[in-house]
Amino acid sequence: MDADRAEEILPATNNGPCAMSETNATPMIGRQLARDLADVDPAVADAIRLETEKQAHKLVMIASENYSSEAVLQACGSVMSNKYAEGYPGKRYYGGCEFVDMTENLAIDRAKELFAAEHANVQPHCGTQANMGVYFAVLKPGDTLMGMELPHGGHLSHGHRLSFSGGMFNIVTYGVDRETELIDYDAMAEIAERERPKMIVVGASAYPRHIDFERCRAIADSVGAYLHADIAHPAGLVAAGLHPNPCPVADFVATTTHKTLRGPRGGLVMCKEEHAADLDRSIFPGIQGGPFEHLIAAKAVCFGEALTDGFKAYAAQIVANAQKLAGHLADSGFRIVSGGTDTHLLLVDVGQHDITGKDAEGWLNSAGIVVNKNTIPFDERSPFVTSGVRIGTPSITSRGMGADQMEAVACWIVRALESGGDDAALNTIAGEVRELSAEFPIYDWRL
Ligand code: DSN
Repeated sequence: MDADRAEEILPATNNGPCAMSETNATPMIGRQLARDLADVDPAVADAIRLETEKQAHKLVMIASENYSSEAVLQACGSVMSNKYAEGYPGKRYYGGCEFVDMTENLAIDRAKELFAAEHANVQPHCGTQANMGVYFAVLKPGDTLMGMELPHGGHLSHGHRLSFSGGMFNIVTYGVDRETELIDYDAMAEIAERERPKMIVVGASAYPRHIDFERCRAIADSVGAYLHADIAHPAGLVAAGLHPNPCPVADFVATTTHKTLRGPRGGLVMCKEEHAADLDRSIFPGIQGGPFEHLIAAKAVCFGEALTDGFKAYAAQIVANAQKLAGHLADSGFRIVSGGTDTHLLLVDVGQHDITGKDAEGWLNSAGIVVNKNTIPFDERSPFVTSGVRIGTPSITSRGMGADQMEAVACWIVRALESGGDDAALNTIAGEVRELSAEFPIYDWRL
């Protein structure tokens, strides 16, 4: 990546997206706390130091992870954590909420602007609670919920039997076409016609392609179902206009805030105005108590960052990097599920090379590249073994890596997979990964 391009993508710093700029070099609450923590509780401080070093020295390529900015971390580690604020801005069950009202209102307004949403609730603690809040807003136990098969890329909270969603609702599923590995919308329409779900959930945690939300809306309308879109994975791409936005057509849209959106760990639900009162009651007092106002303040910071042109450039680079990586891996003989990617993630079919996803994950980790094993569509291996690995580019793009680095990363992945788990080979790669990582610091911190 040339210097001009880097400045566009990484506006806040000369080192990485999350380093402090000279004009913003005030002492940081989070860093001060981290220093104090080492005196107060060395055992916990040590674990945090080790995690910090790991994040810095390895290539984090878990598709659902990212490095939030120092500003986001600062809000996460702020005194907003001390405040109880059950209720909503202006209607709280506690006194002294005037300042958390300010940050919660900022988060709500910015979320609505970012996604062109009619209503936003920024209180869900995580993506699963965001989905739970949606279900409980309009469904009753035993109602039929239609979600994507987990091995085809869906998510546990979309109706898996081990999740509350699978236990509480009558679940029917749709999936991808065996040949194309793309969502089979015709089959989805047939299943909906037969099963008459009350809600259709679209969205996935391991689907590398755009989703046609308008088609899903038409299918939902044909059977009188609510349409709920879970955009936890591509939310940052949606915000940047690089992935279709379901907000204009879906009844509800849920997301997490820490994946491609690069914010704090947390959830967010948006909906049409007609569902606003039901949704808000469902989140609080329905399924949650006091909101995490420190994380809501951090969500406000994240949404503010995502509204910038720099974030749009960052999101475009995420996708360009994922496509570059997929191309290099395919050129090296590895099959990419669905033939490529439109997003931040790719699924590699390592099973074709008689490697399990479990082994691939372990070997890559030893080589300094952190990914997760993942089932691929119609996988014959169990979810604990799998035939695939899921690889994501949000984190390494946050470090400022671009097309030039993707060739090297692909080479290391191929070498690690072809090593058969040979310790010496993996150690050699880990050393090379560490050298590249040092050139792309995450934060401007001395380790
Ligand atoms: N854990 C998230 C992921 O990795 O996709 C989904 O909840």
